[in-house]
Amino acid sequence: MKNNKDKIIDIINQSGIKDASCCAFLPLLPYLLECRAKNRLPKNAKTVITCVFPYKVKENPPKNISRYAAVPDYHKVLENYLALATDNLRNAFLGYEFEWFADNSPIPEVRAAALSGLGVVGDNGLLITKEYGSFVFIGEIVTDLYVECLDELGECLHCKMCKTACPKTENTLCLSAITQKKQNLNDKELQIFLSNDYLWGCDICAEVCPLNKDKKTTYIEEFILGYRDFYEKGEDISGRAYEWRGEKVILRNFDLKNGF
Ligand code: B12
Repeated sequence: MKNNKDKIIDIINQSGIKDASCCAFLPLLPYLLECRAKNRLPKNAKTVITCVFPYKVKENPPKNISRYAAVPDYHKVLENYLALATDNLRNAFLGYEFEWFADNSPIPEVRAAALSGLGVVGDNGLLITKEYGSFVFIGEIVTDLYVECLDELGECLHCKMCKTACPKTENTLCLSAITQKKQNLNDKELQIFLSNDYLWGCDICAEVCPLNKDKKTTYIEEFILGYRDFYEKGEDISGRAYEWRGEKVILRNFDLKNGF
């Protein structure tokens, strides 16, 4: 007879998500992130069902935005899969709560997915999976159903290639964060921004990671069909990752880079 974990993974797979596992909720408790979504957590949360969604579409594209921004906004794409999986789980396990989250989540997602055994935590802070490297988004379903999980941890190679390649001079100066900043950039931020090619997001620490070499591209149709790796001024930004900050921010970035 199948145990709960196998049953859950079957349901997740049938909902279109290929890669999932689970970890206990308790070890995540000290690391929960403060956000509005926190009040949606089931009261007696016991298990986090973690899912990864690969997003690499092309091997080495010429691009002026990062890979995560070249696919349609992942919040909407993940919602389609996670909401369906959650409904299917609720129907299969009557009387238990299931709530899905993605990014806008109290769950420290990298830690949760690593604890679930879906990958290791890189020195760049990202989850690195065996099949797709770090080019995966993470989403999860939290439940009060107890599921036996391994809660195992793995480490990256600690080769430090990510740290060496990254342009940030202090912990706070991540280029990805700079490109997404609404307020004016200060001198240091501006200098980092102008010395690099990205208009939105950043893949520097990920592109150099040896654990990202020769990994699979995505199977997710929405990402493949909506792929656009060049931002052009005046394009329709609806449904893109850079829409959430308002068009002003990506336009500001474009103008700065082009000397306007
Ligand atoms: C805020 C945020 C950002 C901020 C700040 C990033 C940061 N590191 O704090 C900014 C805007 C800069 C950002 C950038 C990016 N982000 Co972001 N971001 C988040 C968000 C919403 C919260 C992260 C957070 O604050 N964590 C709390 C702090 C304390 O975490 P931390 O310092 O990283 O350390 C944690 C882990 O690294 C881990 N950890 C560290 N060391 C170890 C060691 C061991 C042994 C273990 C078990 C765990 C562990 O545990 C720590 C505590 O939980 C998460 C979604 C979420 N809910 O988790 C996405 C998330 C982490 N981001 C994601 C992505 C894709 C990115 C970018 C790659 C996008 C891009 N191309 O520009 C960059 C990568 C930058 C980088 N190298 O981190 C993905 C990562 C997927 C993956 N494969 O790991 C996430 C999970 C969103 C998602 N749902 O897919 N991000």
